Amino acid sequence: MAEPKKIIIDTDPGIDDAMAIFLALRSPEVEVIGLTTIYGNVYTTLATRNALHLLEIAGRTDIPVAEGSHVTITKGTKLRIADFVHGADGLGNQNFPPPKAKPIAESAAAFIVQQANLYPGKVTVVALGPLTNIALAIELDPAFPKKIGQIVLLGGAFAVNGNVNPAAEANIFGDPDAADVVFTSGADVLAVGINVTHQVVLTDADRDKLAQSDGKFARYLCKILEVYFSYHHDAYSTRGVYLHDPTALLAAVNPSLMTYTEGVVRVQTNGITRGLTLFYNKQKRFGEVTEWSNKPTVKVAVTVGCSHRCEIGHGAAYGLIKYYDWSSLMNGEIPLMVVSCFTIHMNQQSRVAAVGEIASVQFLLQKSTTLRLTLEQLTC
Ligand SMILES: [Ca+2]
Repeated sequence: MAEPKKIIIDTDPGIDDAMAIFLALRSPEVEVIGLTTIYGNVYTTLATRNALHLLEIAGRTDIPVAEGSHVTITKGTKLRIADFVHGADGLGNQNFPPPKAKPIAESAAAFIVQQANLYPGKVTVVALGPLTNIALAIELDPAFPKKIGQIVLLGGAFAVNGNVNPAAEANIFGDPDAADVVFTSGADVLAVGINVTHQVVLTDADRDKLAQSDGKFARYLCKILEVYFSYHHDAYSTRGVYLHDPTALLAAVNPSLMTYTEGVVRVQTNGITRGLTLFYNKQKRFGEVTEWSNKPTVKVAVTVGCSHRCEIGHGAAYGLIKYYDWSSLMNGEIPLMVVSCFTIHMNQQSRVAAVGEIASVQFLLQKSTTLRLTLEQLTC
């Protein structure tokens, strides 16, 4: 197997952050070389405490935690904290005891820059919260965008409504100025927006399966998930939860799980559409100079799934992975992907940004009712 990809998870734990962190720790394709923390689901101080706590639960206190910014990059924006989604403690109101370990002395931005310098082109940052720390890393070292291997970020709502308001997705809304810096930095950026993550739903039935497991992670997750389910039921009338952060994490572990398009993304930083991510597909050449002209392109995930049948052997990241051919959808079969301990149903009625050449894939997706990912490893 190839050398594991070095990843730093920038995170605001967060129930789905906890799932993503555990998933990363269970994935031999990646080596988690650090966690960096940011406000979002909770304030930064609590995010740091939760990151340390999750590593303690996982028995991985060898992984350093660097505390991130307590304020947005402009320092002037009131923070939006989503404790109503994840509980006052960010982890389902379980009031876990404080962790024994402490964060390292370096700030998140300094740590990310240091690691990018140590392993040029080899480090992937998986950003699961507002993008302040990443923008600060770019400010700290203008060469950072070329030294970092890739920035895989959970953020944006491409051609769909946001989840904070119709315009904005939560992580981008948390610091739109920072997000615009990251999207236009020239780094290899891969954005996974809620147009994709809303296709990946952990249902009540899936949670029941999780509850039957004696696995350490499964038992822990069942404790903290109640608050998250209750929020989704109230906000979306669903009997299931969106797996935002695990989906973005999987894009870093195995990019072939998704399809992508490429173009320029700018972020609206003020007004009623503050936090809006607007994708320019370059299909039209504008005669006049625009705010999108001469900006570097980024990759944006469009669908989650796989277009061909293949298997990756046991012991790989999330165990046995099976991808079923989309053609099975045409025959009314339900394609199945086995990944790890969660069963993830993808609601194919969800709106997917139908962009360019993959519109045909979109059409096939709509033919199906469910697509299942089972994340086996976390029940081990
Ligand atoms: Ca998060």
